[in-house]
Amino acid sequence: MQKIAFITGASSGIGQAIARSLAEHFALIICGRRIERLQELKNELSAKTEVQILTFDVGSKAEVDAAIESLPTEWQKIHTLVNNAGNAHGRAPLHEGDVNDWEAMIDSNLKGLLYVTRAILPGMVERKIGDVVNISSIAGKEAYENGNVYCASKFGVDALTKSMRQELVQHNIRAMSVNPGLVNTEFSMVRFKGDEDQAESVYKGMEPLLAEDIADVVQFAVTRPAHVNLADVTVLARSQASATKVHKNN
Ligand code: 8X3
Repeated sequence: MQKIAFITGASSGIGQAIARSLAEHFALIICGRRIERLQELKNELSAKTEVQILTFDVGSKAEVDAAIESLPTEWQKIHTLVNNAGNAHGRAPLHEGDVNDWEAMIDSNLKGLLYVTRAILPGMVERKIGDVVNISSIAGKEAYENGNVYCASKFGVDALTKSMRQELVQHNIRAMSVNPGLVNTEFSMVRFKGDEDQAESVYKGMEPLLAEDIADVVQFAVTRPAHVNLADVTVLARSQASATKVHKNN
């Protein structure tokens, strides 16, 4: 069998695009909560590669462990882990923040990444081979107004990737982070709880990145020769200079 890539949050957006682009190089384990969407993606990609579906909530350690243990033995030798699952919920000053939103972000962006990585990494360490790609954000590099808990969760991802790189270097495992800026996916619709006007205004007057642009970078990173580690890559749209500086044509 080909090398195996395990992608979380593969049912939409950046994760789905990563699955499509890695199908050329890997057998895939695509993970998410929405089985119908994963099934459609599997149908699409099965002509190119072998695909397994796992449905679980990354925020539940019991579900993560049970799902990974349910894989046939030959599928448990995961070479490339892409920790993509995560989201933003709400955009408000901390003093008006909704605790449920905070918990949702901490559960998926931080705890989810930890649970999945904790389950998969020991096998990589034992085999002394593997790649971990954490999809972070420009929000993991720069905090911005009303970003508070989302930024904190992504700063956490940044710290985890940096620690992992130190811990894994002796085991020949590459830990990388890809940090997107504005990408036109369902991200803003989720952040603004389905408010289309607010979601659209984020990308209005500028050309945001597409999910495929991030998938290209991930594919490039994981197909570098083994001695190369694309450790930390921030990817912005041409008209975005920083988390808060976006040039818009009105
Ligand atoms: C998403 C990018 O700029 O909304 O992680 O924080 S941003």
